[in-house]
Amino acid sequence: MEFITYEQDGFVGIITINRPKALNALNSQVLEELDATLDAVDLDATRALILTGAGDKSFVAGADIGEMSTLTKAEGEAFGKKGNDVFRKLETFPLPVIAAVNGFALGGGCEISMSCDIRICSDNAIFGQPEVGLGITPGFGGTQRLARLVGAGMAKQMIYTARNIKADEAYRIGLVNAVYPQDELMDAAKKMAAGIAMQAPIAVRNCKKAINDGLDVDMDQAIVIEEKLFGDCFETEDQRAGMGNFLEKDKEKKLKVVPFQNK
Ligand code: DAK
Repeated sequence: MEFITYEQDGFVGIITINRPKALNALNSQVLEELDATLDAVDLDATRALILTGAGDKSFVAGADIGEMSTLTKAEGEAFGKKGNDVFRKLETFPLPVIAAVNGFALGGGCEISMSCDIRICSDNAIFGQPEVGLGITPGFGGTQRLARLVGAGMAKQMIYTARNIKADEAYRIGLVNAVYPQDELMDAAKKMAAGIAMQAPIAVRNCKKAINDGLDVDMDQAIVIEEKLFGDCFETEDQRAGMGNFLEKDKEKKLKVVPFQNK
């Protein structure tokens, strides 16, 4: 692959968008390679993913404006679908995905971070949806996910004014969970991913699905989704060992040594 690197660090997979000369902007090839990378993740050997950008300046500076500028309507639609499909694949990926936002997260860059489960960022990170200044709407889910994450009023302000915000403001409005000095960001992301990886993997996956699917429906339906996914955890090795270890007061062993089981 030319623009995506994948590194397996124990149970954690690290995906890096590696196109620093264009501030990791998303062209068709980046999107295709990201899609193929997600398809290739070994779900039996991986319990959490980290998504980041190469270099210390940019996470992703948006969709590739050069490529987009010459698109026909049909090509624009195809490009939009490619982006939306891969963003949705990230959002619904069976494993938790942490976005380690190490600089600019503009347009499609902000949107791809919002397709991840959790966002943390470096102190030089800049978030924004500048699309209206380019004559388009945020098209990779920005109008939908930003409003769900930070509330409609704040999302509308950011989108209508196309104003970028710095890391501290992103933290204040709840767009990111934490801000770190640039050189500490990846260690913090790995530590968080490792903390997830030591929990019961089926339970973690089911929590992701319960939260995501539940947010799309009303509370009555959401509770039914939760019940089903709660029930799914029973009779798994993880549940038996986790509860068994607790009852035996063997907390040292608790879940940390339970082998992965995916059914
Ligand atoms: N696309 C292509 N190249 C980009 C880029 C981008 N988004 N952002 C930066 N680059 C390139 C620059 O052209 C430059 O390349 P060279 O000239 O060196 O060849 C290199 O990266 C370094 O950028 P700068 O020289 O501009 O660096 P600065 O530090 O001066 O400025 C900046 C950094 C991030 C403030 C600036 O580069 C900038 O404003 N970039 C554009 C940010 C932006 O507007 N992003 C939003 C793009 S629109 C769709 C769905 C979604 C979308 C579209 C369609 N459909 C459903 C169809 C999404 C749209 C967007 O994301």
